[in-house]
Amino acid sequence: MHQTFDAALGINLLHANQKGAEHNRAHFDKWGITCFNIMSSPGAGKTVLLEQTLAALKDKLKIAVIEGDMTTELDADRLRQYGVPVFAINTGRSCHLDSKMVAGGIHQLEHQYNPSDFDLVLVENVGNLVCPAEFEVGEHAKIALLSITEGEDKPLKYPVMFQEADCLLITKMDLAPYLEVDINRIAANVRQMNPYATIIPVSAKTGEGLDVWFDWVKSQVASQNQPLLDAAIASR
Ligand SMILES: Nc1nc2c(ncn2[C@@H]2O[C@H](COP(=O)(O)OP(=O)(O)OP(=O)(O)O)[C@@H](O)[C@H]2O)c(=O)[nH]1
Ligand SMILES: [Zn+2]
Ligand SMILES: [Zn+2]
Repeated sequence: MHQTFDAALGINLLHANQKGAEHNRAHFDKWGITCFNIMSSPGAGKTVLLEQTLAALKDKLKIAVIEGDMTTELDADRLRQYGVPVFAINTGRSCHLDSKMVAGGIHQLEHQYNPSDFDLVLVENVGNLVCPAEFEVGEHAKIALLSITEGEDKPLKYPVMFQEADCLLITKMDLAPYLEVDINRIAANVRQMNPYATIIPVSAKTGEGLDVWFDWVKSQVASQNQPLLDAAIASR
C-alpha cells in the first residue's frame, strides 16, 4: 500500500524526497564519497554481492554500508562480520528506503567516524522491484540486480527499475544450466528499456563476472573523486 497513489500527495512526497536526496548527495560530495543504491526483488542476491564486494575491496577502499530492511538486522549482522561500519535502517511497513531514512544512516556515519576518510557508501535497499526505483536517496549510481530465476520478462514488466539503473547485474549465472532461461533474451529486454546501463552477468557462487563488477566499482569511485583531484592539482 502506497501513499504515492494519491497524485497530488504523491508529487509532494516525491518532491520532498528529492530535496532530501540532494541534501544527502551534497554531504557525500563534500566528503569525497561515492554512494551506490543497490536494488532488486527479494532474494536476488544483494547481500551476498555486498559480502563478496567487502571481502574483495575493503582493504583497497574505505567502505561503509547503509542496510535497509523492513524489520530485521539479519543482513546487517552478516555484513558486520567484514569489519566495516554497517548502519541498519528498519523501514517498518515501508517497502523502500527514502532519502530521510538514508540521512539517518549518514548522520550516524558523521557522528561515529570521520566521513572524509570514506570512499564508498553502499546502500542495500529493501527487496522490491518497484518502489525503490522511485525514491532517490542521494546516490551517484543505481545498481539493479536481476537473478536469472526471476524470468526473462521482468525488465518489460517492471520497467522503472531497469530504466533507472546505471549498472545491471544478472545474478545466479551458475544456475543457468538447470533453467530454461535465455540469458541473451534477458539482456535484450534490459537493453530495450535502457540502452546505456552497464550489464554484468555474475555468479556469487562461482565468482564469474565478479572481477568485472569490482573494476566497475573502482572506476566509479575514481571518476567521482576526479574533480577533487583536479582541484588539488590546480591549487599546487
Ligand atoms: N546459486 C546461487 N545462489 C545465490 C547467488 N547469489 C545469492 N544466492 C542465494 O540467494 C539467496 C538470497 O541471497 P541474498 O543475498 O540474501 O539476497 P538479497 O537480495 O540480499 O535478499 P533480501 O535482502 O531479502 O531482498 C541466498 O540463499 C543466496 O545464497 C548466486 O550467485 N548463485
Ligand atoms: Zn539482503
Ligand atoms: Zn510499494
